Amino acid sequence: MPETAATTLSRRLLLRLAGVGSLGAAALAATKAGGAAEGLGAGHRGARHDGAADRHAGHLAGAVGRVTSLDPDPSVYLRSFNFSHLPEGERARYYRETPLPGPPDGRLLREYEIYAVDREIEIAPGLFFPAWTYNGQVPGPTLRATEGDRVRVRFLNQGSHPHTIHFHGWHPPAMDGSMAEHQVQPGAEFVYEFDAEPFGLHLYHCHAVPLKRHIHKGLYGAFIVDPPGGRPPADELVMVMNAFDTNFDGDNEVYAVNTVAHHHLHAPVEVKVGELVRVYVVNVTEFDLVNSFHLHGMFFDVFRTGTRLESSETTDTVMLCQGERAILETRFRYPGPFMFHAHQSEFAELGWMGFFQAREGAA
Ligand SMILES: [Cu+2]
Repeated sequence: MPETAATTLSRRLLLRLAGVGSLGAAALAATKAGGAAEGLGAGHRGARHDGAADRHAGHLAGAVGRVTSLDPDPSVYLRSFNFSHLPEGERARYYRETPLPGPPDGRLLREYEIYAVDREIEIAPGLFFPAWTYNGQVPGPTLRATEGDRVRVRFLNQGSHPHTIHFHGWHPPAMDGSMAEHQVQPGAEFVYEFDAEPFGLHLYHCHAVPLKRHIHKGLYGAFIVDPPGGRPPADELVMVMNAFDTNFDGDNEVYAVNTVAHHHLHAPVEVKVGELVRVYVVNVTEFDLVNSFHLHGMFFDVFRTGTRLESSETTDTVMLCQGERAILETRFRYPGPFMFHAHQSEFAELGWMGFFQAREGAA
């Protein structure tokens, strides 16, 4: 059973945590062996290389080594909308858009093919999690429409358990994917259809029971509804705060944005100084009451749920409970690395921490 393998690996991880205090401290060995941390966050550089220095160096340097698969790749997921990461021919298998007759003019029919499938994914170096996925990835693909568009999702359950897709947004009860009669059995399919509204940052997730198990296994994704006319041009990023209970004890062992622990420590998010950066942040973390997003050396404007065009607050830390989401907008003022992480320190040390790398001119 995959659970058995994951449990074994998880225990090993926990033992390592118990031995050295944090994933971060353990990373020093990797830094010395292969330069895995690339200097980012590796504190005490140039300190005496005795035992004491080793024990205290690199507390922020993240997990040991790198994941081997990068499939799916969190850096690709970050800027993928409506399967834009796929070659055109392959993309058409999962996403098609067709103009609808007006009025109002400009509406699109957006058709998706989403399938559920069981798949092991590497969430930290050497740590494989037996996930339930939409289209083989966690989070599922980011779906994006403009307010008023018609959304039609053909959902095929190729997994081993009953699943659904429950969308946040306006829709009739029959499209809710939350009741016992809505469950799509393995091998069966269902078509969800509704108009995309209201504009904002929403999400979708499985609503089969037990709900917490189905969500935490990986069945969730971002659903963006743009306002008519869109938002101002920006470098747009999707960050889904998630976590994994690798030994199935109802508590998380690994935290991340977009699944892979400390991924953006090793592969910083490249941004341009002065350019508007818009981050779509969704919290789906199971088993913990809240999660948060904190950015160093910067402030950002917050658009909670993205349902208004005016920012409600300007801050450097935003807290979200499970299912909550917020659009964050900012401009990097200085070049260089800017750390971002959950302000729950435990989450940061267990994987939910990374860097932006701001550069002058073309990124
Ligand atoms: Cu499910």
